[in-house]
Amino acid sequence: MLKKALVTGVTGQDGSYLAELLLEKGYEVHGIKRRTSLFNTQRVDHIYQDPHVEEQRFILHYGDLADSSNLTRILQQVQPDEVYNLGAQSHVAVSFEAPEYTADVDAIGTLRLLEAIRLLGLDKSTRFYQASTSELYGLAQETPQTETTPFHPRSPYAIAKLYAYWITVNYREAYGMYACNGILFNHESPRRGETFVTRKITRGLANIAQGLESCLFIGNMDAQRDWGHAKDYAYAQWLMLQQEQPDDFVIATGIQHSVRDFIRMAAAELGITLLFEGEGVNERAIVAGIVGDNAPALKVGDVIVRVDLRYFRPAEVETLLGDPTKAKQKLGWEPEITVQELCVEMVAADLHEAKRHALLKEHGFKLPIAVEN
Ligand code: NDP
Ligand code: GDR
Repeated sequence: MLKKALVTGVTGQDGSYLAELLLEKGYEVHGIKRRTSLFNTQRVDHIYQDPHVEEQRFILHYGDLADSSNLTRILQQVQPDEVYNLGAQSHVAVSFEAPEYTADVDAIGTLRLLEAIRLLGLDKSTRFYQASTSELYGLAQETPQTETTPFHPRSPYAIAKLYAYWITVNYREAYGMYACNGILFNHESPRRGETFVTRKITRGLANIAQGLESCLFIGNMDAQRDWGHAKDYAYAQWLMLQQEQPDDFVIATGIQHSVRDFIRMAAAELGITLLFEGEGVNERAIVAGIVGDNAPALKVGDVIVRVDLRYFRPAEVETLLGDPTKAKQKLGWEPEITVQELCVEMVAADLHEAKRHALLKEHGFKLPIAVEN
C-alpha cells in the first residue's frame, strides 16, 4: 500500500518542494488548492499529473482552510497517513492589514483540520505536521532561539501562529495524536513569493540590471534573519513525521545576516559593487563598480536602492537566529545549502527571467512584469 499524504498550501513555496519530496519517496500526494480566478498552480505544474491517467499519484482538491465541511470531506475521502498543514496567509506585513482573515485561516484553520481528523476517528492513524514559525519568538528573549525560548509574537500573523502552535501541542497531549510543530526560521528559494524580502531583492536587482526597473524600494535594512533553503526545510518537515514519538523542532541554519548583507550579496552576484550612503530613511545604495555583462543597463554612480517607509511594519521583529541542535541530534537533520548558495540560485533564476523580459521589451512586446511589492 502506498503511503498517502495530504498537503495544505501545496501551491506555495514549501508545498511544492514537499510534494516533490513525497512523490520521490513513493507517496500518493493529495494537495489542497484554492479556487482562484487565474491559475495558481505554477509551482507544481512540473509535477502535475493528468487525472485521466491511471495510477495518478499527485491529486489536487479544491478547498480552503476557512471551510471545515470541505476539509472534513477531503480528509474522509483521502484517509491520509500524514497531513502537512502548510496553508496560511503567510505574509507578516499583510497580516497587519488583514488581521481577522489571518487569524481565521492560520489559527482557526489549524483547529478545523485537527478537529476534522479527530471527529473522523483518524487521530490514532494520521500524523500531523504544523508549519510553525520563528516569528513566534518575535521580540526574542534569548539568542539563539531554541525550542524552550519563550514566545513574544509581534504581528497578527505570529499571534495566529501562536494559537496554531498550542492547539497542535494540545491535541497531542489531550488525544495522544502524533502532532508536531516545526518551528522553521526563514527559508527561501527561486520559488519564494515575490514580496518576501530575499526574492524582492533578487528579482528587483535583476530587473534593474537589465533596465526593466530603476530602483529597489526597501524597508528596514537592519533586520537580521537566519535564512535557509526551502528544499532543506521540506526534508526536515518529512523527517519530523517519521520518528517514534511526536515532538517540536527548531529548523534553522544558526547563521544570521542583515537585509543589507543580502542586498550586497545579490548585487555582487550580478557583478555590481554597492556603496551604502546616508542614515536611516535617507540610506541609499550607489553603484560603485561593475564587472561582467550581467548589468548592461547600469553605470557607476546610479542610485539603485532606497528606503521607503511604507515597507516598515507597525511592530518589527529586528533579529532572529535559530539553534537547530535538537533537530541535528534527534532527526539527524542538517542544512546542506548555505545562504550564499541560496542567493546565487535565486539571482540566477531571476536574471534568467529578467533577460527574457528584456528581450520581449526590445522586440516591442508589453512587459508582463508586476512591479507592486
Ligand atoms: P506561501 O505563502 O508560499 O504559501 C502559502 C500557501 O497557503 C499557498 O499554497 C496558499 O495558496 C495557501 N493558502 C493561503 N490561504 C489559504 C486558505 N485560506 N486556505 C487554504 N490554503 C491557503 O508560504 P510558504 O510556502 O513560504 O510557507 C508555508 C507555511 O510555512 C506557511 O504556513 C507559512 O506561514 C509557514 N512558514 C514559512 C516560513 C518561510 O520562511 N517560508 C517559515 C516558517 C513558517 P495560494 O497559492 O492560492 O495563495
Ligand atoms: P518575515 O519575512 O517577515 O521574516 O516572514 P520577510 O521576507 O517578509 O521580511 C524579513 C525582514 O525583512 C524586512 N524587510 C522587508 N520585508 C519585506 N517583505 N519587504 C521589504 O521591502 C522589506 N524591507 C525590509 C522585514 O521588515 C523583516 O524584518 C517570513 C514569512 O515566510 C513568514 O510566513 C514566516 O513565518 C517567517 O518568514 C519565518
